[in-house]
Order: sequence, then C-alpha cells, then structure tokens
Amino acid sequence: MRLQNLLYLAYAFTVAATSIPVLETRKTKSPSKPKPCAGNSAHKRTKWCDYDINTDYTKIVPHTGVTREYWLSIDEITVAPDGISRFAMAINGTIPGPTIYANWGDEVVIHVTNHLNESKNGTSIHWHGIRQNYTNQNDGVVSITQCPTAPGSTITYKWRAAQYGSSWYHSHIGLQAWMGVFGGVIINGPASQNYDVDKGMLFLNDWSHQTADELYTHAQTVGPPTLDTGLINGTNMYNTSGKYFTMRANKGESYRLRIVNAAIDTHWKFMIDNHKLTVIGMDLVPVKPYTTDYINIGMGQRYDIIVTANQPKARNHWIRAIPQTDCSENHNVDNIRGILHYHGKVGTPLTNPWNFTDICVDEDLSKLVPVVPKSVSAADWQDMTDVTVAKNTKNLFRWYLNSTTMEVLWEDPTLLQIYDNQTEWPNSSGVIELPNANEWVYLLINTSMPVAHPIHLHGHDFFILAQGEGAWDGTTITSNPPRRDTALLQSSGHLLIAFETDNPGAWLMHCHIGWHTSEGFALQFIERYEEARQLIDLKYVNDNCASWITYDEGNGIEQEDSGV
Ligand SMILES: *[C@@H]1O[C@H](CO)[C@@H](O)[C@H](O)[C@H]1NC(C)=O
Ligand SMILES: *[C@@H]1O[C@H](CO)[C@@H](O)[C@H](O)[C@H]1NC(C)=O
Ligand SMILES: *[C@@H]1O[C@H](CO)[C@@H](O)[C@H](O)[C@H]1NC(C)=O
Ligand SMILES: *[C@@H]1O[C@H](CO)[C@@H](O)[C@H](O)[C@H]1NC(C)=O
Ligand SMILES: *[C@@H]1O[C@H](CO)[C@@H](O)[C@H](O)[C@H]1NC(C)=O
Ligand SMILES: *[C@@H]1O[C@H](CO)[C@@H](O)[C@H](O)[C@H]1NC(C)=O
Ligand SMILES: *[C@@H]1O[C@H](CO)[C@@H](O)[C@H](O)[C@H]1NC(C)=O
Ligand SMILES: *[C@@H]1O[C@H](CO)[C@@H](O)[C@H](O)[C@H]1NC(C)=O
Ligand SMILES: *[C@@H]1O[C@H](CO)[C@@H](O)[C@H](O)[C@H]1NC(C)=O
Ligand SMILES: *[C@@H]1O[C@H](CO)[C@@H](O)[C@H](O)[C@H]1NC(C)=O
Ligand SMILES: *[C@@H]1O[C@H](CO)[C@@H](O)[C@H](O)[C@H]1NC(C)=O
Ligand SMILES: [Cu+2]
Repeated sequence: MRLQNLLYLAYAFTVAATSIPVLETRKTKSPSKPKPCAGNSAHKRTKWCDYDINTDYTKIVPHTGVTREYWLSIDEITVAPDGISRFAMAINGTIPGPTIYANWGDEVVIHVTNHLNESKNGTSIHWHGIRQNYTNQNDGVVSITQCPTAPGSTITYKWRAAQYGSSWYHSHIGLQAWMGVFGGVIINGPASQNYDVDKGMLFLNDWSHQTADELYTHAQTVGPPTLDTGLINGTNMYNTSGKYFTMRANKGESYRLRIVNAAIDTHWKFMIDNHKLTVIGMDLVPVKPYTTDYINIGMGQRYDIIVTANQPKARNHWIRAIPQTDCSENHNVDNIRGILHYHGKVGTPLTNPWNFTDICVDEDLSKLVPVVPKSVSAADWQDMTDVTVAKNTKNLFRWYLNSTTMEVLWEDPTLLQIYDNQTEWPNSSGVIELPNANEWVYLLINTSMPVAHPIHLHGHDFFILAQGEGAWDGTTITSNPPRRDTALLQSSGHLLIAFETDNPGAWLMHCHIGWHTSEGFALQFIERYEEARQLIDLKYVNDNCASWITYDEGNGIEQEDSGV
C-alpha cells in the first residue's frame, strides 16, 4: 500500500489562476555535432582511436585538446506538449532543451543565462552524472556549490568529459527541473555493441496541466499528487489533442536510443511492442549487452539501448512508457505512447505490449555487468541511515535521514563555508565529513516505510553491493558489482552502496523524486576538506553570490524548501 494513501488527509485544493507570460520561441542554430574518433564505425563501435570499450576510463582519458562551448538561455514560456496549454520554464524555448554534445576527453564550457524575470526564480544547472573530477564548483547545486544565479545574470560551467555515454542536465533549485528546465548530454565514445544509427536522447517525463510549483502545496500537505499524463521526448496525445512521438525505421537497421527518466515522481517501464531491447549502458557506464522485453527505469537513471527493426509484418508498433502504479499514480497510465513506424507513413499501431508486472524495481543487478570490471575493497568507513517521513511544526511533510531533514540556505553555499574554514555543521546541513583520501566508504540506506526512492550521488559512480526488500542480510556482490550514479531504494527495503574518496568537494546525495528532494531527503558528503578548500575559485563563487544577494534583497525572495 502506498504511504500517501495511509496518510491521506481530506484537503480541498484550489490553485489561483496564474498569468502566463508569453515569450517568443527562439530560433537557434544547433552547434555542429562532433565527429566520431578514427576507427569507430557502424561495424566497429567498440573502437575509439587508440582506445576502445575495454579502456579503463576511470584512469585514462583521451587528450583531444578540443573545447566545446555552448550558450543556454532559461526562459518563461507557454507550451502545449500534449495540446493543453500551460506555463513552463525551458531552455532555449524547448522541452527537452538543446542537447550538449562532446567527444570523450573534450573540455565543455556552458554559459547559462537566467531570464526567469516574472517568476523571480534564481537558477542553477546540474550536469547529472558528470564526474566533475576536481571541479566540484561546477556541479551546479544551490546551497552546496553555488548561490542561485539571479534573473539577468549568467553563470559559466566548465568540466571535462572524462566519461562517455548518455546523460542529462537539469536545474538544481526547487522544482525548476520539472517546470521544464532540462536537456540531454551526449558524450561520444566506444560502445559495447554495434548499431547503425544514433537516434539521440529519448526523455520520459510525467506531466500535469498544473505546474510542479502549483502542485507542491498538495505534495507537502496531502502527499504526492496524481499527475495527469506523461511525455515521450516532449510530446504525447491527451484525449484527442496533441500528437504522439514518432520514430522512423528502415527494415533491418538498428538504432541506438538514450533513454532518460526525467520524471518528478514516476518509475517507468519502457518498451516497444514486438521489439526486444538490447541494453549497452546505464548512466555513464557501458555494460555487457543483454536483451530484454522492457527496461525498468527510475528517476534520474539513463539506459542506452539498441533496437533493431526486424519485424516481418506490421509496420507500426507502439512505443510505451508505462508508469508503475506500485509507487506513484497517473491519470493516463495506458496512453503515454509513441509510434515506431517502418518506412514512410505513420499509421495507428494495432500491437500489444509485452507482459509485465506493475512493480517499482531496478533492472536485475545480475544483468548489469560493467564492461570495465572493478572490484571494491573492504570498508574503511561505514555507516547506515534510516529513511522516514513526518510532518513538521508547520504540518508539512518532511523526509528524514536518521531524524534530520535537510535545510540549507541558497545564499550560503557549503563551498563558501569551507572556504571560511567552518568546521561545525548543524544537523540540518546533513553534512558527513570524509576527510581521508582513497578510502572505501560504505553506506547502507534502509527504510521500513512502503515508499521507494531513487538515490542519486553527485561526483561519483557508486557500486551497488546489495539491494532489495526487507533488511540487508549481510551479503554483498563482490565481483564486478554494477556501478552507476542512481539506484533504487526499494519500498521497505535496503540499498548498500560503496564509493572511493577520490574526488575532493561537497557532494550531494539525495532522493531524485522532486517532491522528496524539496522536502529534505538529502545529505552532503564533504570529501577531503582541505583539498576541497584549495580547489575553490573564490571570485567565481562570490561574484555569482553577490549578484544573487543584491537581487534577493531587492525582491524579497523567500526560500521555503530544503534548499537543494
Ligand atoms: C582527476 O583529477 C586528478 C587531479 O587532477 C587527476 O590526477 C586524475 O587523473 C583525474 N582523473 C581522471 C579520470 O581524469
Ligand atoms: C540558445 O539560445 C541562445 C540565444 O538566446 C543562442 O545564442 C544559443 O546558441 C542557443 N543554444 C543552443 C545550444 O541552441
Ligand atoms: C519560482 O517561482 C514560482 C512562482 O512563479 C514559485 O512558486 C517557486 O517557488 C519559485 N522557485 C524558486 C526555486 O525560486
Ligand atoms: C529581465 O531580465 C533582463 C536581463 O536578462 C533585463 O534586461 C530585464 O530588464 C528584466 N526585466 C524585468 C521586467 O525585470
Ligand atoms: C529527442 O529530442 C532531442 C532534443 O530535441 C533530440 O535531439 C532527439 O533527436 C529526440 N529523440 C528522438 C529519438 O527523436
Ligand atoms: C479528457 O477526457 C476526460 C474523460 O473523457 C475528461 O474528463 C477530461 O475533462 C478531458 N480533459 C480535457 C483537458 O479535455
Ligand atoms: C502475455 O501473456 C498472455 C497470457 O499468458 C499470452 O497469451 C500473451 O501471448 C502474452 N503476450 C506476450 C506479448 O508475450
Ligand atoms: C544513523 O543512526 C544509526 C543508528 O543510531 C547510527 O548507527 C548511524 O551512525 C547514523 N548514521 C548517520 C549517517 O548519521
Ligand atoms: C583557512 O585556513 C587556512 C589554513 O589551513 C588559512 O591559510 C586560510 O587563510 C584560512 N582562511 C580563512 C578565510 O580564514
Ligand atoms: C543533532 O543530532 C545529534 C545526534 O543525532 C542529536 O544528539 C542532537 O540532539 C541533534 N540536535 C538537534 C538540534 O536536533
Ligand atoms: C531496515 O528496515 C527493515 C524493514 O524494511 C527492518 O526490519 C530492519 O530492522 C532495518 N534495519 C536496520 C539496521 O535498521
Ligand atoms: Cu524519495
């Protein structure tokens, strides 16, 4: 049974009519996509110049000498992705925003300008899954690595594409990511199986005709709202309006898709009727190819899949993103669809879904075998944390990790506190200090509540040593465990993760359900304090904070959430 049903309180919910500022959609020329490295072709995807799929990318990164520079603008717009018009915030006028492309080893520089004048929203962009090796201050998390970037201001992020595969970027303040502020990141590199054509990103979003900001009151007082529908790469049918996402295929060809679960509160099963999917990567980690009817994908996770147009008869096949009602509710469970069509014309498919059980789980750990094998050493540091929920003194839901709910301040990021040599942390900061270099950290996350949470860690891939229902039985996966940046803590279950302290900085770990992050489900690791302090470019952090503080004072901005 779902927690929100247990906790259901009768509550009349009304939303004030909001004025909708209309902004012209910007016409943009997309920057040229990088060319693949020598040797990489449809018949030899494992090759990448002098490197290949077996190269240990955690130690070796190609020196390309290339810097890719992008300019992004965050705007307030009116959108109707399913034919129903509403207010949204978006990057360069589109949902999803423009894709950032790079080759493995490139430097990436992105200038982000905030135009959220009407809403008076600060902003930040987090590069989800990007290692940020020794570049913590580019992680884009308000209250941790930066102040909000004020309307009218620009912030520049710089990082190295030290991994390769598929990821995404999204705002990391309040619920802005689910107002529409996100887009794809593609880092070209080798792949563990051949394919003919790269079809790029494929975003799965849940969607409502009220905005996430409008629904937050309901989330905090009653529990997670039932959302209206979902979108496949930014489009869907709703009743008779809108349009389905379509993808053209030529018989016999194989296609790579880079699936992202960008939902605020939906765990999906993704499938294409009659077509098996071959998984070749998860998050930014290439895996040994395996074939499946559908993938289970939790919020924040990515899967790289290959699909081959091999069906002899039917030309039109449903693509389905199916919300798992085991862990959240949706009014349109059976109609979040797209169409895979062979050759020219699109018709209405008459196909049936693969059989499945409605349940919120990750892909089976035994299938997720990283191509570059790694093992984990015994724990140098270990701890556990319990996950619970309760109402605070204002009668609003808050999530607690070991009885503390995060409350940090936008205008006082951890990096400035570190710079000032602060060493005492209030419980509400959720700080865990990891002072020593190259130690193995084990964290057991445990909950006796019937709610599942996708756990995301910044600055690292973690190893999944144990995952399941009930209490941890003390056993761990010892040989080449799956590693990634987001994994599911199952309902009434446990998740044991491990990572090495190889990246100085202040790194957030949080639940990727938007409501839960805002309701305090987060902690931060301060890893190698002294080195983290030395990496801080004070002017970079301070200039952005100074313009925010001026804006904040001039506009009387109130922060009412966890701060992350
Ligand atoms: C991460 O940065 C450190 C310090 O600059 C460097 O020694 C290490 O090689 C880098 N690792 C990767 C994978 O780039
Ligand atoms: C985004 O829009 C800006 C203009 O506002 C433009 O300069 C930039 O090239 C666009 N970026 C992308 C990636 O399309
Ligand atoms: C953004 O603005 C909306 C009002 O338009 C408000 O509800 C929301 O809390 C703001 N979010 C942030 C992160 O400031
Ligand atoms: C909105 O922001 C722009 C800068 O991006 C600024 O020039 C403009 O004056 C602002 N408008 C309002 C109404 O604040
Ligand atoms: C999804 O949208 C992105 C961004 O607009 C685009 O680059 C990509 O090609 C689309 N994906 C597919 C499979 O059409
Ligand atoms: C969509 O259809 C349902 C069921 O017929 C109806 O209750 C709802 O009002 C319709 N929504 C819109 C926005 O037309
Ligand atoms: C699903 O299960 C039913 C009943 O066992 C079976 O008839 C049907 O063929 C299955 N569908 C698929 C796509 O496997
Ligand atoms: C959480 O509480 C448990 C039980 O009291 C304790 O062993 C553990 O160290 C605490 N963990 C953290 C991260 O504070
Ligand atoms: C912080 O401590 C270091 C020595 O560890 C010192 O060099 C530095 O000046 C101190 N910074 C501040 C802001 O006090
Ligand atoms: C902070 O946490 C410690 C350890 O769990 C606890 O003893 C203390 O009472 C907490 N302080 C506050 C103000 O909640
Ligand atoms: C973890 O949660 C389970 C319930 O799912 C409970 O039985 C067990 O005692 C918990 N373990 C710890 C160490 O708190
Ligand atoms: Cu959660």
